[in-house]
Amino acid sequence: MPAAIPLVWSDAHRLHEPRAELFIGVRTPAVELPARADAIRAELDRAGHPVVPATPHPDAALEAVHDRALLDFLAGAWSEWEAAGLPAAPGQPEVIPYFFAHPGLLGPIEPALPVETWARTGRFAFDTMTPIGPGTWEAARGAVDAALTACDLVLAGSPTAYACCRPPGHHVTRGAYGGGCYLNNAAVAAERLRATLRAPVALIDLDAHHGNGAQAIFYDRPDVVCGSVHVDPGAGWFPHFLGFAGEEGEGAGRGGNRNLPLAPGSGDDTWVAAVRELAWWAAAFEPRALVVALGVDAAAADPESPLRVTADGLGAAGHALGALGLPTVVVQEGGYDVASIGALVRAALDGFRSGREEITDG
Ligand code: SP5
Ligand code: ZN
Repeated sequence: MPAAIPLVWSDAHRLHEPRAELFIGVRTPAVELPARADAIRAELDRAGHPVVPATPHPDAALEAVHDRALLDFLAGAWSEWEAAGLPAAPGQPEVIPYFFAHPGLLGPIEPALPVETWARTGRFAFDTMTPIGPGTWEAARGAVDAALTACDLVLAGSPTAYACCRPPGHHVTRGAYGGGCYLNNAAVAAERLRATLRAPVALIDLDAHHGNGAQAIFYDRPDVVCGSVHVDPGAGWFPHFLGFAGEEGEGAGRGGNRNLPLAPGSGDDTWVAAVRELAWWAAAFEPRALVVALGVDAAAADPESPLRVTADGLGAAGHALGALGLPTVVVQEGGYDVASIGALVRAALDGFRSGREEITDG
């Protein structure tokens, strides 16, 4: 029996406590809350996973996948918002955009970098549902540190490490944030593993929503292959504009991106078959390491997706990925049913370990 998968943890996640998501101009209750990670931690503590504190890592690993301008914006946005008095008047306590550097607005012109925070936000945010508060940057930075610490463990010989990242990251592109995400923890990890091993890496995204961030970051590259299984954006689901089956990569990256959009209501049979398909597809590229973007919002009880996956399904998915036998960093993404999130993550990690056992024993 291989040792329990280490859980990499940062207390800084609690500093990010979004108050509201602005949806079609209406304040709706935030769902990406501290209780999510705390519930996962409690369940994995009970299951005996050893905890490893996240250690600080330099910005270089972030700059490998994100524009410096995005990092500078995120790091300073809250204090500038506060200094501008916006929490008092007009009375918005969190950084929220109002005007966007939309491609249809710009045409061929590069957007300026507006001086006011409330205008500059629209250069970097692609939705209104991802607020920045006083502790958001510290929390997001801590989540990346957790992902990078998990990479350190795997590069030092641990077969697998799980980073309990919060806030999540898989919607963030090179230069823009949204979908409740600020920094792309999984993409940072994949690029770190690729650069250190000097070998191809696979990134497989199980979150119920399309992993558009890594897709965009690695779309024209052959060295990080990206697969995502998610609810069909064409059936009305976030991220709406992306995540279709025809997005297969371009240039040197042609063929290195794979999307498996599923119909709303899809359950274990369909979903697990899709995860297996992604595992086989990725294995053909002969990657030397794997990053799993482990959202558990495909679960039936989750309020943010119409997929109907069970804990057994997550276990079977983990098993299929563990059976690839690759050094693996698992990164937490979505999952919004706090009552079940811990058990779902635990089932995925247990499945992963059992898949791995099969190959280490045989
Ligand atoms: C990391 C992750 O799972 N992000 C997914 C964010 C998806 N949010 C989409 C929200 C779509 C609008 N829902 C309206 C409900 C109003 N509260
Ligand atoms: Zn999601």
